[in-house]
Amino acid sequence: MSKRVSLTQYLVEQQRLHGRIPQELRLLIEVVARACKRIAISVNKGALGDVLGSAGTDNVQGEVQKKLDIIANEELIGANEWGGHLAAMASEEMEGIYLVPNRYPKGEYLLMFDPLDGSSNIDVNVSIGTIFSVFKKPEGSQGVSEQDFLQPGTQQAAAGYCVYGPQTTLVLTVGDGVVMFTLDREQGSWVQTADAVRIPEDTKEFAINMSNMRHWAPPVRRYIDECLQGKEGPRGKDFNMRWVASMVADVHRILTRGGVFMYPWDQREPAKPGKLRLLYEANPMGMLVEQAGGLATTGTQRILEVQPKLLHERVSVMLGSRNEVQRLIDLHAAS
Ligand code: AHM
Ligand code: MG
Repeated sequence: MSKRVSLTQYLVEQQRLHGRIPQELRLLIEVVARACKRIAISVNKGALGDVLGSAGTDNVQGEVQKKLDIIANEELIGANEWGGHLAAMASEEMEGIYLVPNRYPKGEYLLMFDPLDGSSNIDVNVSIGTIFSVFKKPEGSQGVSEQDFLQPGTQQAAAGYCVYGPQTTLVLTVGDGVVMFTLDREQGSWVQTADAVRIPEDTKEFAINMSNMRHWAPPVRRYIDECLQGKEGPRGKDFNMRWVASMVADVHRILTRGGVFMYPWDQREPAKPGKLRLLYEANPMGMLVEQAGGLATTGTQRILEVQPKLLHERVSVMLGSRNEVQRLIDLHAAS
């Protein structure tokens, strides 16, 4: 890309030229991006900023909170609560919804986020990220309640993530394809570095936590088993495996060079539909992947069409290169 396009310029053009996004949504996304910049600064300080290690508390899902989980959550709330674009927020780190305090003006949007995805990688200096999803409050609803957040992913107005890795990259969709911005630290600005991202339809790379193999459902086992047979097996090609254990990093690789990512339901806790959360992990990633030409499924249903019943609902996730995800869907249908 020869001309440097900033995030602001991209969003203004989406608003002005294409009429795709209203001004309030543009400003909301800019505020989220600003919060991500601040989180990136904390992430980079590491031990020097006393941000590593456990905070000594548990979140609503019973997971130990890391200091950075809490710092990132506070950055996102602090940056967004006063802007006037939001009615409320929800986060992996908060049990209930967060209402915009009465001292600030209220808007029509709802913001959901996983403030620090890949928490187990914080202390070992491996890529982590922030995932976010934006909805509009349902028409005609008075005030705002948890029920307003329980909308299927097809209703998302925007979705994205920021990956804090060797580079800090913001990946975004407002329903008009997927774009990427890299943080220019000297300028302090987001510079567009990819446009109209497309996920290759075929791939030879899969991402799954293989240590759970014995717990998987038969279609997932069969899919991976066939991949592992390589050239000599029914797939007729050798596969490669990657597992970062940060969904943001795994999805980022898939958006960049293709692949398939799976965190399927398994028998460890049969009553749980999966590990990943629908509203602030699976839905935003599902929208990005679909906008880049890929597919996102639970195995039996398009993720974006799942009707949420709970704020912190979990879901089985399989997403990425179209032909591979289709194969997983077919295997589920045949089982
Ligand atoms: P987190 O949001 O608490 O960090 O958990 C989600 C993460 C995903 O980023 C990643 O794909 C998965 O959990 C890794 O799980 P596992 O450690 O079971 O492989
Ligand atoms: Mg997460």
